[in-house]
Amino acid sequence: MSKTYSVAVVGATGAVGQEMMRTLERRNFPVGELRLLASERSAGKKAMFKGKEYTIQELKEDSFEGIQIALFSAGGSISKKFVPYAVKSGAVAIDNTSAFRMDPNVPLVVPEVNPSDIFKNKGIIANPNCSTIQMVQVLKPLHDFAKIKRVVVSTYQAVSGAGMKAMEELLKETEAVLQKKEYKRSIFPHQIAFNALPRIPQSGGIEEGGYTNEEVKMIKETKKIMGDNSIAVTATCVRVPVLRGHSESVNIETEKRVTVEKARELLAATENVIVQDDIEKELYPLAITSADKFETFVGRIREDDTVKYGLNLWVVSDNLLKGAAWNAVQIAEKLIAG
Ligand code: 25A
Ligand code: L14
Repeated sequence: MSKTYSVAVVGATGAVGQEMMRTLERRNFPVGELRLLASERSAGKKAMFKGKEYTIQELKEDSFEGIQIALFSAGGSISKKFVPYAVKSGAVAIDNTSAFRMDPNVPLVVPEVNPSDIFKNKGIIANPNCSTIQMVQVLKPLHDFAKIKRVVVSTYQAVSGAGMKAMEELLKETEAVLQKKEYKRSIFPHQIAFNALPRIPQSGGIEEGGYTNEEVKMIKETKKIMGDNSIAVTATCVRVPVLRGHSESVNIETEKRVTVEKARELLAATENVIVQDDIEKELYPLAITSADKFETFVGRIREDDTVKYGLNLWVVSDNLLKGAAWNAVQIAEKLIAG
């Protein structure tokens, strides 16, 4: 019999947790026991995995006995409290929240960029922020070729990043606007339907200089994953009325010239990156076509002649998959492959 692993999913009823289960299934990950954990509210609910029904259990301090791999996506405060219990039980925790990302003792991993960092873990491996993951996947081959000096990124982020209830809010509010009815918001501070909101997350978290913490995450996490503090990064993160798939306008300045042809060649040769770049044929990455895909898509590649050497790119990926669940499962796959 081949080896299997006991796996826990924390936040199993959430938008990311459900994708974690689907991804384990799609990848045929060798799951032995599966333990689905969520808040008290969800305890007793049922969920399907590989044709079998599982009951959601309430997350508790002793939930991790016998667990080898614990996938966390129930928010930063839950991870801060419960990841240590998972580690104490002998599990490796792969944490999708911001709780441990900048901890110098915790590797922050995108398997296409810094896979060897996985094996430096002391029980915790952090999964980066969704917007950062898809960007560094594209930056890495360009940095290796031409050394990136500066990055200016603007994001166009889907509402699913804010969870299931945010998706529901976009749909219900859109319907209400079309029917000229009142809608009482509970997630976003302003109407998201037919609008763009330059503030992620939607509450709390404003840092020095007026940057949101999503913007600061992109700046700090990029340097840590790329292992290069010299890359200057600035970001503006925007929520758009898209259900799934983050889009990004990425402008980079490099030390060496990268022609459009060379950029396409480097990116086409990069694992899990797909170049869609033929504007005459209306071919460029789109949120709706990236949804449900594991890859990251790049197009609209142009040289920027306002600096000595620069490029503009449009980068799209499914925020719930490469941005969260798939990157976490990919780390688990590398971990068990050794
Ligand atoms: O920035 P942070 O701090 O790192 O935050 C990360 C959070 O961002 C989301 C994700 O939320 C994560 O929790 N996220 C989205 N994309 C991400 C990405 N790429 C991402 N995070 C990282 N990277 P989410 O909505 O996907 O998932 C939330 C899950 O967390 C569970 N949870 C919440 N509190 C918990 C808990 N689990 C254990 N203990 C706790 N105390 C949550 O489970 C969900 O699975 P749940 O049991 O609350 O299930 C949701 C069900 O309950 C309903 N419901 C929700 N809130 C209420 C409620 N019902 C009544 N009252 C409420 N207040 C829901 O409708 C659903 O049925
Ligand atoms: O840091 O709301 O992983 O789109 C991912 C989802 C931050 C917020 C993270 C969103 C979160 C983001």
